[in-house]
Amino acid sequence: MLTLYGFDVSNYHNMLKLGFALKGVEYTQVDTYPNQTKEYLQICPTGKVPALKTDHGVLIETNVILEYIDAMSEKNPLYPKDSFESARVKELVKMIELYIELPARRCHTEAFWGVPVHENTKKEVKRALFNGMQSLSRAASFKPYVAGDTFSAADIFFLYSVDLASSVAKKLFDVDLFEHAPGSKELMKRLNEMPEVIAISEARKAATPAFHAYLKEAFKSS
Ligand SMILES: N[C@@H](CCC(=O)N[C@@H](CS)C(=O)NCC(=O)O)C(=O)O
Repeated sequence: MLTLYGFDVSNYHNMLKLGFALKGVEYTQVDTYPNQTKEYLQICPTGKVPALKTDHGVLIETNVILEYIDAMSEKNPLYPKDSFESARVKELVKMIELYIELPARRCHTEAFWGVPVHENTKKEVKRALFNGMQSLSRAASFKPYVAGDTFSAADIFFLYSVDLASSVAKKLFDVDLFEHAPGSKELMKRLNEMPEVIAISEARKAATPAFHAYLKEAFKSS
């Protein structure tokens, strides 16, 4: 039995929802915002989401959980069988997380919630995103998928990281991140047309007002 802790607006949570949907693996979702309560920290040591409770214990970190659920079924492999090709996918996943998702995240409050970010941070993030997207462009294929002709976990990370990062870049810096990686815009469109991705996006839209209200309260009290 698998229990997924997270909420439908979280991009990392949605990476796992897509992984589960593609693999055809059943799970139960417990709606959870990131929090530092004693109860949740006993489940998830960081208090972040997502976390996956399994019969053997809890797993955290989205890339790790994706690898775990990929091994649960033969359907729609997220990593190639060949060990080198699989390592290449993991390399791309890590590049997207470290050099695109994480820098962009530093500006989420201003881009999405109207809470300003320091100008120095914005300068750093702008440069980091430019470098990150250029690096990804050199390492990735985008013909048509991130790692080549086959869909992989790198596409899941790309979809739910570069969408937010490109919004940050557009809103705060008036920069089109996709211009730095030929083929990336077409891939984003293709991925967003997948029925599983459309369903996840509908759930995200439905969950957004409650998350906005929750954040408003959180920002008020901080
Ligand atoms: N490296 C983690 C990142 C997860 C993460 O940052 N999740 C966000 C929600 S999208 C969160 O919990 N943020 C709250 C926090 O950082 O305390 C993963 O791969 O799962």
